[in-house]
Amino acid sequence: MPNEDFAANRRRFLRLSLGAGAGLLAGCDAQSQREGFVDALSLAEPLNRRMQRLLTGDRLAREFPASMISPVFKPNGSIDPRTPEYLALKAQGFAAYRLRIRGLVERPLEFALHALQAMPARTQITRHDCVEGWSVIGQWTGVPLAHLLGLARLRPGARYVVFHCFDDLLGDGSRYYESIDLHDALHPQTIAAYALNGAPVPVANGAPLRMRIERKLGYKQPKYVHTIEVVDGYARLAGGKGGTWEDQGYDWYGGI
Ligand SMILES: Nc1nc2c(c(=O)[nH]1)N[C@H]1C(S)=C(S)[C@@H](COP(=O)(O)O)O[C@H]1N2
Ligand SMILES: [Mo]
Repeated sequence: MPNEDFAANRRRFLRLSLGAGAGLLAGCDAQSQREGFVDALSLAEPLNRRMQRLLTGDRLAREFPASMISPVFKPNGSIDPRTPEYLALKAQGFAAYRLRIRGLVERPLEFALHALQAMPARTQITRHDCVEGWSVIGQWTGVPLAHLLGLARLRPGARYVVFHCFDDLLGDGSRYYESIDLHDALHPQTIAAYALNGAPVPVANGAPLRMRIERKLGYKQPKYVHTIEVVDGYARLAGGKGGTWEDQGYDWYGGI
């Protein structure tokens, strides 16, 4: 299945890039080594998370001048979702789209696109870094997630925010999902973006709404988001690792 090849390729990319950095794993291809690698990665993860937070604190991601915007914001992963629910919305220009906010909130909410567009907005020109080794710079406009969570009001126990998406990247009937902690959710550059370079987000880049979480790697930038769910933990969701790529062995923190 083409999607499995895709996933295998991505695991190889990750192993090579991290392996080269650590000077350890580059070139080892046996399946047993691969499993060992994934285990080592999850053991190292809580430490990574604390280290990265210690090093980066509340820093903003770098923002760039308009002159540096890439001519094409290279699309990756799902670029043309085919799930029935997405096709139905797309056929009508996303007029019936609603962003839902639910989970550990006082007020579950839902918003049409025009309602989101009428809210306080942030525009930022930032660099997107994919683990495959490429970067692009784009200008994003959207509603700060902190604003949306403020409207919904967090309930005690809220610790993570999960993003549920329309697309079935793995081709197995599942849907792409991702999660971040409240610290990243409330970060000023974390926005629910409806515009890229001053135009509606194209389908290839996550129409009608995708997250920008600017201190995270590409796979932690969920596209095609329909629901934002506040939870106290993500272990019960899908593979239990907090995201579609995390369930394939990627690091949950995914910081840059
Ligand atoms: N819903 C969804 N979000 C996703 C993906 C995906 O396949 N589906 N791919 C991720 C990866 S690996 C990258 S690099 C970026 C690509 O975003 P872009 O298509 O706007 O470049 O989206 C991320 N978010
Ligand atoms: Mo990516």
